[in-house]
Amino acid sequence: MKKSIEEKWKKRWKKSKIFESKEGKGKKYYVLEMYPYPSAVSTHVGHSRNYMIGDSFVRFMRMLGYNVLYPMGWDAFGQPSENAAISMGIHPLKSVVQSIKTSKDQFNALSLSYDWSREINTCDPEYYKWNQWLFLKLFESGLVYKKFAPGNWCPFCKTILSNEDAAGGKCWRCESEVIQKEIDQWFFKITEYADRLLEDLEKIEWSDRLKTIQRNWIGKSYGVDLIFKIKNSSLELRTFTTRPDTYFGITFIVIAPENSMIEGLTKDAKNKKEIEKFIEDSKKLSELQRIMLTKEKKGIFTGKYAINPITKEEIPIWIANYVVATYGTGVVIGVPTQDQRDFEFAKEYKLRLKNVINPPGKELKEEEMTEAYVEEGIMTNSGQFNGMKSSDAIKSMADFLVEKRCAKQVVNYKIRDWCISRQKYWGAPIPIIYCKKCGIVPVPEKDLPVILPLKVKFGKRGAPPLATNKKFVNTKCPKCKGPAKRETDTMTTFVDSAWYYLRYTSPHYNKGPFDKKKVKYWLPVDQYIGGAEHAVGHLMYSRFITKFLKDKGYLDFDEPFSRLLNQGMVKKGGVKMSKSKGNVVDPRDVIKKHGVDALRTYLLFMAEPTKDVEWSDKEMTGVSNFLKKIVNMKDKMKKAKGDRYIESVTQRKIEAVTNAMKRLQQNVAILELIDFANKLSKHPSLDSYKILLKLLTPFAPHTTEELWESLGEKKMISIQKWPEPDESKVSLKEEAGEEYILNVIKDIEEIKKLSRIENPRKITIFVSPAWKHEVYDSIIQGVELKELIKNYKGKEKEVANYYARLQKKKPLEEKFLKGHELKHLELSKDFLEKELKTKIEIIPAEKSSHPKAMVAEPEKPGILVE
Ligand code: ANZ
Ligand code: ZN
Repeated sequence: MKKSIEEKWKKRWKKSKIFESKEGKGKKYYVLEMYPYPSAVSTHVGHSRNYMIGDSFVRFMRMLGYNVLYPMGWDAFGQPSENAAISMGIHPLKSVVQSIKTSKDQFNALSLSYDWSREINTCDPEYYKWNQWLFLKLFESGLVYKKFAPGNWCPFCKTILSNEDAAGGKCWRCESEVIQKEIDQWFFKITEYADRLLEDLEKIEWSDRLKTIQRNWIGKSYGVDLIFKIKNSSLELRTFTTRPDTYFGITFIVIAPENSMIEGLTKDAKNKKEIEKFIEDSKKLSELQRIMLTKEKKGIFTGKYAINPITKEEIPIWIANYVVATYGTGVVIGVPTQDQRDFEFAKEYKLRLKNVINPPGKELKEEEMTEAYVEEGIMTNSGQFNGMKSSDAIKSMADFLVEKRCAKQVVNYKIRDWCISRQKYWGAPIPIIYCKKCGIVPVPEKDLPVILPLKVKFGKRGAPPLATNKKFVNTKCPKCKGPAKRETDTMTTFVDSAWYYLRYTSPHYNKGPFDKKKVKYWLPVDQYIGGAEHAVGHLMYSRFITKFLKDKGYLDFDEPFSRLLNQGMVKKGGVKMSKSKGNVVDPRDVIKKHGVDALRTYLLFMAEPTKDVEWSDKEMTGVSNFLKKIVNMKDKMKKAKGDRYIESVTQRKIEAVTNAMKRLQQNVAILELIDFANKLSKHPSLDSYKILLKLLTPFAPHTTEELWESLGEKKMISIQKWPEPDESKVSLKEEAGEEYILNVIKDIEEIKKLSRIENPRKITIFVSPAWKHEVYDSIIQGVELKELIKNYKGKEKEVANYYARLQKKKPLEEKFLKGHELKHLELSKDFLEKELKTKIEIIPAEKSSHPKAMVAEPEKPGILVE
């Protein structure tokens, strides 16, 4: 494909505005790809593939007659730009403007058919004003709060770091060891929506894998809180368990190091110093690191005992690093025989084991156990519950304990509230003012946006950049008009992306975050496309914000993304393409060599969009040749009328390609198109060729536009109606006959090779007798086997066998049987002779006694090459 042709069509598409969409025309369809950081759009072909999945689908849906919304924008705030600013001394705004320009060029190079009139940019005050608005709405509804919460804290730089910035436990700026520190942070109460986020997963077409990830993240557990009195103390402990059946096996209790109960419990402990040191050390590890602890379960004894109210046993209370402070009650019963974590802990500190569940038909001895028995089994050592199935005991024991007032039924969730504050500069300022007199005061809506000032100092240790701009910080209290200070934290960019899909409907609307009427028309997003790495972040937050906005009457749906596709990665040499691995294929190089259409087609041909794929230069060239072939076919097609065979093939290809496109299996569609093109080249037809071009245009828009125009068509192919199959033109018989002949040709070539007869004088084809064909037809018409056999006296067994075979591999037989008719072969005699450049003779097998005639079967004729 010549560059000038690519440029010509890009210009025409742009000028004609055919990709811009307006509300109200026909049935809507909203396709959206996750918007990128402007710095990372299409630096390698892996990125390119993501956008092509959407673009080819959109081009298809437009032709199908849908009114498609397909916008693009920029996730322009956030860490990458700020990092660049610090390391290169460029202001983030400057670097973002530059990156957007480059990124847009990269998108343009791929000819993605976005409606650029709807472009959004999250670092524009016109956009982030509505982030702040959203914050205020959540605040009014009691869904925002400020709390001390643990974060990755660098004691030298005096700032909280993101998990990425604290990877490996060291500060990225000064290499100090990062500790867990509680600092003031802002939270959105996503936990209020936990149940709805869980239940509504049923409503959406997402992959099971993704739904499972979200379900686990929400982590709803039904269980009981057990209540324990403490010996020589008025304190009480509550522990959460999902396994009340293990109640009689409790031999210790463990508390999270951060738990506030510890203070009271260890007031007069002899080893108070050691306990304090242990707690300090534990805090260095983040929650996640502690959940993943495998070997190093560490603890310390508090000196206190809890009393088991049923068995009256005394249970030692320990502090342990494997207990998570914020889950359940932060206190756990230790059942070492049934829980592996507890088992390892008990072994480390030589704590008692008391087994309460046996495998069916076996008795476990504590001193012989080398790991916990975690399966279901039969209750033992458990008083009146002995002999019961442990799965039944879960409920019975819970009821019993509740009745005895030793327990309460509870539900727990793993999901936490969403921490949205960052001590960073490049984000939307949090619209909060601190007043000595009035406390925390939200900025009134009429004063929005709180503009992010451009002048700040970066990298000043101990202060978030915003705090270095005094003009920004010092303000007036909206309530008492006294002197007050602004919040200097900004919002995480995940707030921006939690609602951006709404903004595209009305990108410059200034009476609200979006025009309700337009949102009503376009939303929800019908097809969302993006990476699975956003499973518990962006994809959860967006669902939450949608539900919130619905509750407030702004929306009338509660799931933002009806259908979601998570694309696979492109690999090279078995590893994910990335700059650091040095295995990047630059799309610009491929485009220069093969043209953008070939790149587009190849990237979608490689595999189903959801699958990971391995880049291959050879296959890339193959696909490029396929497109060249389509171009070269044109002259042969121009005047060709076609035949019934190609007419039939065409109808079925339309159907196959359409179905594959609907299912987002572009790779299947392309395979069909390659096959279609091969058949068409042997049975030229202008009508079919035009249809092929239409079916191909989502992948190779420039090539097909150019060919379309050169065939004398006036209106662009991009806005043609997608072809519909005409059932009446389908003739499987024609097609099967053709297949049959192609197979015969293959066989003949094979025989020629084997017999080394390169230029045969004559080829004889013995075709099997027609009676089998009758059998076949009878079966198709539903004639009973018994009935059938009656007609074939003396051949009953053969017929029965044949029938059985047919049942098993019907599709194959069907194909061959339909074409084995002699009549058809004779019609194709010309074709065969032309193809093989040899004289052909076709003889019904029953009329010859040649040994080759004996082996003739419906699917395999006898072939004699002389
Ligand atoms: C006794 C027991 C016996 C437990 C047994 C499990 C197996 P899910 O299902 O994920 O909700 N647990 C409770 N709170 C915890 C915390 N803050 N940190 C660490 N572990 C905690 O997990 C519930 C189970 O995890 C609870 O049931 C508790 O251990 C533990 F054979 O209690 B179980
Ligand atoms: Zn005030």
